[in-house]
Amino acid sequence: MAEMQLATNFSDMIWMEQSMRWFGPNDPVSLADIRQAGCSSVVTALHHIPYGAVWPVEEIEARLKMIEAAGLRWTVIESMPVHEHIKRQTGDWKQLIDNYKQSLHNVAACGLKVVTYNFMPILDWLRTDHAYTLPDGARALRFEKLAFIAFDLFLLKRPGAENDYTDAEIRAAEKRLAGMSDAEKQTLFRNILLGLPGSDEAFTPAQVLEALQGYAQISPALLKKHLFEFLQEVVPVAEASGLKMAIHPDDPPYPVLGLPRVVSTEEDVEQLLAAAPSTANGLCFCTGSFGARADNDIRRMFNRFGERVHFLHLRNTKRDEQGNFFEAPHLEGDTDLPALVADILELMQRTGQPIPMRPDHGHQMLDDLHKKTYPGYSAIGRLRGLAELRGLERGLAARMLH
Ligand code: DNO
Repeated sequence: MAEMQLATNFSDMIWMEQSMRWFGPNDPVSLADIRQAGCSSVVTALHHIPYGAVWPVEEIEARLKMIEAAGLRWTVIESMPVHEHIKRQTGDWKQLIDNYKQSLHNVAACGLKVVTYNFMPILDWLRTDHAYTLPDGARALRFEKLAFIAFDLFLLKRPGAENDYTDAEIRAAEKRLAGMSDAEKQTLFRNILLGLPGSDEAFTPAQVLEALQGYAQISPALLKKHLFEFLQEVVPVAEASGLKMAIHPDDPPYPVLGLPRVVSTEEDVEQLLAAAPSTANGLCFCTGSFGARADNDIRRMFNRFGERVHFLHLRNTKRDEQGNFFEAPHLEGDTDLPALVADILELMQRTGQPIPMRPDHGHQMLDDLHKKTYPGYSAIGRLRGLAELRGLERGLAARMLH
């Protein structure tokens, strides 16, 4: 292996590429806002293209132009969704994989580099509370276990849900529900079924129950098999066109609503990377998602899989004994982000490759509290996260250099 050429000053260092997520022209946080936050790029997607349809070159180019006109770059897609039929291998799933491959060709032809996606059945990330008030008055996203159980058993009324919980949990959830007002129940309902990122629409209970039925026969092992088969199809296409695939972990990283999970632990990642052994098959390393499990050792995972990490979501969670967690300030919480950023910095100097990153799920604070943005995607809260991470990285670099 070549001797590592250590930088001797700031301008020779390799830095994380600072980005924020942008939901497109309807996002209340504008490209100008993101640029002023200090980002050089945005990560985004063509949210208006229906799931499963090919992303047309003209649409990708138009979006690129819009971003570049604002003085920003676009190299990371978040996300290119995988259709439910591919996850379940039903109906036209083979055609849908062909469409996905065509979209990969098209985005590569336009110069994009990283494709983020997930393999979570039906719902993307899931929280019970979108406005959990912290002691300083800022608001955070939170997952409260009892509220979730109450939702599952008594609001959604999922058949068989009672088999997933202990008697004590069921009794406690009953009590929790009895203490909720009708408005609180409605909010809980809406929060959990928020649906898909970049959309304002929540699923109806009937839709969710029907969609859950579609997974009744799908075990985690079978869903994993479907994921690996999907990868074996698309990774060669990504590799040939110079793209990197980056799978986002399950969030939260354990089963919910009886659904199978496939990217929650170190072992899952090990199997996933081995299933298509190419650097084009990599990770969106989300410290917040993996970090919601006490048995995930985040630094160990990064140090093992770092060379396959093509995108970083840096955020933090604080867990408690009851199985709840909330999204803590970026540098607080259970994950030692300062130590992790030191590892990231070191890896990037070794490989010479900057890794794109974004702060994730900012708090609602200051003026954010009076604005409506996509939950988790307020401007000032994310700016705080980004500024802290940027300062941290510079400070660590200074230690490395001197
Ligand atoms: C949540 C995000 C996810 C992520 C998708 C990737 O805030 O991290 O919605 O974009 O799971 O496919």
